[in-house]
Amino acid sequence: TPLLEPQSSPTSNAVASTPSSAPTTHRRLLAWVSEVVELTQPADVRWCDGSDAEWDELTAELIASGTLVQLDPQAKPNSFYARTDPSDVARVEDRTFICSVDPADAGPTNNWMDPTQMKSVMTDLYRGSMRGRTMYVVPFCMGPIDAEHPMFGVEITDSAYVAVSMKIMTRMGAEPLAAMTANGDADFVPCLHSVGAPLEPGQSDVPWPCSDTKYITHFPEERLIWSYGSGYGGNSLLGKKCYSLRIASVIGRDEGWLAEHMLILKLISPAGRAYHIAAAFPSACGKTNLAMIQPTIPGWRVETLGDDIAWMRFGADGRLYATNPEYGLFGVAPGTGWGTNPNAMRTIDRGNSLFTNVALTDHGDVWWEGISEVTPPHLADWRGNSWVPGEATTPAAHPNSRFCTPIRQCPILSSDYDNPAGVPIDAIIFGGRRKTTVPLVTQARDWQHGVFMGATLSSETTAAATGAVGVVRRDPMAMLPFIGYHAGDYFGHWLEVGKQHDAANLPAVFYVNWFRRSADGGFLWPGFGENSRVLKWVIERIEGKAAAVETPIGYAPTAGSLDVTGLDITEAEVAAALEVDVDEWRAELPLIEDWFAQIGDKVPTELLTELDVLRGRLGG
Ligand code: GTP
Ligand code: SPV
Ligand code: MN
Repeated sequence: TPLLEPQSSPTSNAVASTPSSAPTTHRRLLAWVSEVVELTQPADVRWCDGSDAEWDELTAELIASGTLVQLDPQAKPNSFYARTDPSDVARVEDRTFICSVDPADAGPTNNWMDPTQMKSVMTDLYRGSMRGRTMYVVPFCMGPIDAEHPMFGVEITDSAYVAVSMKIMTRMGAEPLAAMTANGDADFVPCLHSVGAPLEPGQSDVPWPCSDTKYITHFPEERLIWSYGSGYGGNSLLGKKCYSLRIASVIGRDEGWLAEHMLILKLISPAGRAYHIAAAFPSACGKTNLAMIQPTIPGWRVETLGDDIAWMRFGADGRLYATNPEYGLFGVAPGTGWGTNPNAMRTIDRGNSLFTNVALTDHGDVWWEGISEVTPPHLADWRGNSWVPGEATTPAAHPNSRFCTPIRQCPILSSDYDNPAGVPIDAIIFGGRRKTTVPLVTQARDWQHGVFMGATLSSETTAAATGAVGVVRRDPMAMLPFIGYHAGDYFGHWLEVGKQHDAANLPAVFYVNWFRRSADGGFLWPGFGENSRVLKWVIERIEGKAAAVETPIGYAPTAGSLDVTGLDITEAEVAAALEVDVDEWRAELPLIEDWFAQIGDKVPTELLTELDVLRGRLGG
């Protein structure tokens, strides 16, 4: 089926479609590129090969156009800084659409528009939208290229910033392109992106072109992605959230696997036993930090496999195996420092990174809140304004400023990172950011209860998406903005994969909250490296060693079973962090009821049963 309506007609200033100069014979790809050229009318077409020479050329062009600033090579070799348009700083959930044929398939948690209508609206926007710009054709593969079924994509974009970011975030360029062709013109997910800012002859460019009109659109039946108007990561690096979560969750539903918003880590106990944990926390709620944790407790070691996305399939042995489809880290900058996340600092200090919307020092290095104890006497803030500590009234770095850095530079990357078979998951941890109610850690009674925990997960909104910050909402499995189909069907899928496998092989499920506050407003739990104490309890539960008490919401650590040796907090503070407050949970019940009512009659009966059980245990 044609991916674009044939109504577009070539105009004189469009380049001729370029199959002759294209470095591939892949027919569907060539046809699609020709269609997009005809529609968007770029001044030039560049097929990205992912080489270092190409990176050098594109970053030089981006410096010339004012999009990038080269950082001091002594501090950050081969690294660059970008300042976005102040309006284009985060994912736009209200502009994100799941255009399934049947609106019922998008469900109540997604925006929906009829796919034909959406294509017509967006085709009008794309018509001529790349005038005066280069169109980049960016072949990529999510996950290892030597996987049994490599997951190819091709992003067409008119943003060189996107092209260079894709080199960091995905396996990109000549290699995946050759593999696509070698695999008999393999299927790929077409990802069309335009910043929506055509340049007329003589018109000068701006440092961060974008449009006030934004659409982040998914056509799940066609496995197709169209994005328009934004250059920001989650809206424009289409291999990430759009492909690896929204489209992949639909593929996973159809094929019996899970695409999840999860970090993956390997934890090695003092006895030398290795475990793998996958953890789902909403955006800006601690995945990157936990993925790279430096444990504070003696003898425990962590290796990183992924910090944002996990694809999980059951193996022949009935266990759940996880892979990380990504190739880089797109991490929240503020709060990242030597004291909190030293492994992230080591990763970015190796260079080859892009930084967006952080602050700049007078010496050409990056800075953000939490990177160091000392604040430089003068900075340029994320808007480019002069910033002096004590005088400034706003943060120097945008709260959603990001580093984009190759995962291979992570000093604790696991040797299994490239293994297409993935790693067997022993525990799944759900978590959120809640000032109250949700204790430091509890364990689900079984898979069904674990799915209930995930399905009712709640968290305060963060700066990772536009809109209000700090508002408690349900964020099921940390996937609210990323489920590519009906949330009720998604819960059913989680239950179903559990039923299909031996309970003894399923990961144990836990629920954590690093963000509970005391009456004076401070965090009750020190977090970061100290979270290794919670990981230790998780492993000791799996090993049958750690004690627990049964509470209305699951198993909780007994007073002595959480290792707090050497921790500088009082017993009362630990108890407050761990407390299951029945009154707070009774107040949570109507919120969960409302949430399930919102999902409607597709809420699996198993979850309604779990809700009844919870209500009963709370005596409500
Ligand atoms: P996305 O990339 O948006 O998906 O975010 P993420 O889930 O990877 O979150 P990340 O690890 O980047 O952390 C987000 C913010 O929470 C940062 O400012 C961190 O410093 C902070 N943070 C992470 N872990 C902890 C913790 O254990 N305690 C506290 N208090 N803050 C934390
Ligand atoms: C998130 O918001 O969950 C992120 C950053 O990981 S983005 O890629 O922008 O979605
Ligand atoms: Mn994320």
